[in-house]
Order: sequence, then structure tokens, then C-alpha cells
Amino acid sequence: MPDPNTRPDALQLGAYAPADEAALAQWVTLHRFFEIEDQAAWLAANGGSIKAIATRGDLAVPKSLIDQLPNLELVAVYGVGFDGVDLDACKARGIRVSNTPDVLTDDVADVALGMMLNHYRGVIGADAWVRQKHWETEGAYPLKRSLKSLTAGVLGLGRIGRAIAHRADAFGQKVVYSATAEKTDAPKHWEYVSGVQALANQCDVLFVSLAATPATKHIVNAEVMQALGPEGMVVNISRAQNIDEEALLTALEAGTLGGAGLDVFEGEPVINPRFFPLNNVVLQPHHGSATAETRAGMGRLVLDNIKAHFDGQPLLTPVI
Ligand code: 8YV
Repeated sequence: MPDPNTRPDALQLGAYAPADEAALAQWVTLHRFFEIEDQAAWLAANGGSIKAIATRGDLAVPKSLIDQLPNLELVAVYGVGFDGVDLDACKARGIRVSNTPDVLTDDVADVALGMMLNHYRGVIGADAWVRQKHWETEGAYPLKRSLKSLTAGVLGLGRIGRAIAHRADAFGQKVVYSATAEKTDAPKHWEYVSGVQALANQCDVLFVSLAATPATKHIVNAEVMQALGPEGMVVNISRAQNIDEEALLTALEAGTLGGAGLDVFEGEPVINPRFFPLNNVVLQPHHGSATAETRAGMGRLVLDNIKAHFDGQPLLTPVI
């Protein structure tokens, strides 16, 4: 463990699970930037001492911040998504970037399937049916849909997309997917479809598991939702920007799209209040990876990447 006087200074952009933060604090001097009131003054006085940024997948690391850290060497992301990090600005300065892939894959996929299961079997609605005594007074809950009758469409067959597809497969669903190209190592009975519109034409549940890039902004648009139709559903465990949220709200309100399961929102955690009265959408607080086991794995990877970097070793899970 490094001497407290010589360990590197790290700028922490958001809270981590307490145990992860405590472990990290033994190896770097953590500055909780998100709690500093006058951040501009703090950066002007201390920016030169910062060697690493410890951030999260849901937070931004813009060029404007990187520019104020002349000795920055590493950006360690507590999350698999690194769309918040200005990679061009990092590349230009030789700053390295790490993320936390694999450890969170299964948990994120589980939340995606949980939202689908809820929508088509009415878990939340059926619970209310019992509590509000409609069962007693009105009888049986309305019939729902058999999961195995539905086709799962997976948009983006990366690690998380594959884990979703395997789960859908295990539920007896037909699996179709779209990606930049057909995946030769995917199970042969998963059907490749070129393009999101064609995928939506062929599936009932569209799982969005794409890394967010400028090219994927609003890739799930009004036409895609129209193709999914009143019995269809969109599940998003990736990034809000992959869906046209205004179009989604309009389709859900009109019932032209049957439902949605969302773990991510524009402007989260402050979300569009139009979502609240809708009972055809299940809302989750960006917690796909939020289990004790996975967050511990993510914390360990952030720490191991930071240790590797300052020991002069290659990063364990490099982005660049
Ligand atoms: C986390 C994420 O919620 O992995 C990602 O990209 O967005 C999530 O796993 C986040 O990074 C932790 O706050």
C-alpha cells in the first residue's frame, strides 16, 4: 500500500459503493469533486496535482475538464460504458482509459429480462390487483402473454446483448438480432437481421443493448416503435440517447407501442414526468449493475486498473 504522502491524487466524479470507495482510498488520495462547491476555483488551485480520474459510466468526462488537469494520466470508469469520456481529448494527450466489462454483464441482462417478464405477465399490475382486492370483487386478472410466443429482437450483440439473447432463448423465444455485422460465433439458430427497422419488423420485444455513439443517437425512433406495434415492447438497458424519448412517450401514451422497460433516461435522475402516470412502462433507476456482487467486482477492477497503471503495468481492461 503506498505511503499516504506519495500516493497519486485522483479526482472522483461521483459516489461509489462505500466499500469500493474505501478500498480505493487506500491506494490513491481521493478528491470528491462532486461535493466541491466552487469547482472552478478548486481546479485552478489543485488541477495540477491530479494524476487520475475515477468516474462512472453514467457521468461525463469532457475535454473542458481534461484540459484543466495537465498531469492527468488515467481515466478509470466504474462501468462498462465509456461514452461519457471524451476519448479524442484523451488520445491527444496519451491519457489512458479503463472500464469494467464482463463483471456486470449477467446482472444487467437479468434486469432487461425482468422488465420483459413484468410487462408480458403483469407482475406489478397483478400484485396491485391482489392488494386492491380486485381479485376478490372482480375475479381473475386479465389474460397476459406467453413469453415463448414472443420473438426477442436484440439490437447490439456485444457481451450484454448476448447474455440477453441467451436468456430469451432459455425462455423459449425465437431470437433475432442486429449488429454491425453477422456474428459468426453466435448460435446458428439466432437469426441475423440487417438494420433496426428490419429487426423491429420481425420481433415483439426489442432489447436495446448498444454502446452509445453519435451514430446510435435516436436509432430507436418513431418508425421503429410503429413497427413493434401495440403488442410490442422496447427494453433499454444501454443509454437513453439510443431512443427518441419524446417519440417513445407519445407512442406509449397513444398505445401504438404496447410497453417499455427502461433503466436509463434523458436527464436522469430527473426524468420526464410524462412517464409517471403510464402503466405500460416499467421504470428502473439505472441499476442494472447494482448488486452487491457486481459492484464489488466493478470496484475491484477500477482499483486494479489504477494500481496497474501506477505500477507501470498494462491496464487489465483498457479502452485506450
Ligand atoms: C452503472 C453503467 O450504473 O456500466 C455502465 O456503463 O452505466 C452502469 O453500470 C454506472 O457506471 C455506475 O454508476
